[in-house]
Amino acid sequence: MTPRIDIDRLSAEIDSLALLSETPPPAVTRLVFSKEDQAARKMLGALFEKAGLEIRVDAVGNTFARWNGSDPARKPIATGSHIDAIPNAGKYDGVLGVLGALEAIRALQSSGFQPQAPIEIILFTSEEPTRFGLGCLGSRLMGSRLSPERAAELRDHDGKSLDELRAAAGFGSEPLASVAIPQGNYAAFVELHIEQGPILERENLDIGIVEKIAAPAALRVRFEGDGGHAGAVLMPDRRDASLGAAETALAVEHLVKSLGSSDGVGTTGIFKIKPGAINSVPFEATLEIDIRDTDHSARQAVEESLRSEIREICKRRHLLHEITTINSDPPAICAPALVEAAESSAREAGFTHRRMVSRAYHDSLFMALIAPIVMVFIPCRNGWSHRPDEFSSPSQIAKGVEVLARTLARLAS
Ligand code: HGY
Ligand code: MN
Ligand code: MN
Repeated sequence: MTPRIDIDRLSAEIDSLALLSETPPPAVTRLVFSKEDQAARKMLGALFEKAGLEIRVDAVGNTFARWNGSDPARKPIATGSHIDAIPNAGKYDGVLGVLGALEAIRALQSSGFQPQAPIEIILFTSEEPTRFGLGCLGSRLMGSRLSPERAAELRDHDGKSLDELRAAAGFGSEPLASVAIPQGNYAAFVELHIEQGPILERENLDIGIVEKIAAPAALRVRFEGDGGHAGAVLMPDRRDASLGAAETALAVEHLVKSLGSSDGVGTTGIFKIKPGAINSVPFEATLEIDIRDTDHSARQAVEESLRSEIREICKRRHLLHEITTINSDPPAICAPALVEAAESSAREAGFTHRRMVSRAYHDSLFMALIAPIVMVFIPCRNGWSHRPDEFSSPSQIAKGVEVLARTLARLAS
């Protein structure tokens, strides 16, 4: 059975979803719980309904669209991804895994395939950390990696709470504790995603099959010194918070290079100073640091060494500091049986493929806490992602969706 992917329909849906954005094309910006997010959810809900899927929405807006199988006793095969987009992003990150999953189901439906196990698309809430500073909010709560109490403490940049925002979005009727899903509820979770890296394109391959997802950690560090007049405070008398932060950003780089594995990465993506006037010595600096590695112990070594370097920098510069762990997660290992199932699907379809790691994190990282997982990657131009010129071609997309369709059919039979 060769599922026939209607790539024109799917491309048109990807393009219209991309217009539901705070920023004009080609950039996509769609923060969770924004009006653009609401409009996108509405569009997807209508498409899910049109495909005859049964829809359920949980207390943070995770949306479950189920194609019932002939044997309701079978555990569902889940697939899906996210539709929120960081500022000035592209139109495929996450979206490919939601609209692609819908297209995979429609292709199976029109091929006359009837699943025994239910197949369920999950649209995860807030995979990106933009709104609350923490990524994978919806899947963390589903996998009980984030407690409802800790989630209730989250605030966005305007000080709004998760409870406030989810209620305003119409998801507030149930408590956050109702989001958790017990281990074993799903037989498998398969996520289709662009690679967000250059390997598949460089090796001219159609499909990547993920064996491991890197372990992400994020720290917030606040430095406190003395402010003062840029002309009047002489250098020996200064306690300049921005310089403690600057040394720390450089420490991230040299610690990852020296202690990380070849997959180790470190980024100081947020660097704020106060008061932020050219002629005023910064009295406060705040960094948000993202550290990842497929080797968990290497990443932990980087984290530990960074903490002691920060202490040393602040002692030498007479600065106060406060380190907050935003998240510190283990890597996820994909289930070998699912890796083989996805590989067989790629082989059957006649597509070239390879096994690989994912350095980006995904909702799969937390679905791995409650179900066996695998991810299917397609190439993206120059490996670019999280930027408006993120691009995968219709034929690359169609191949990814076909491998997903074949894998879902194989697992649901
Ligand atoms: O940061 C990530 O890896 C994902 O794109 N949120
Ligand atoms: Mn992303
Ligand atoms: Mn993503």
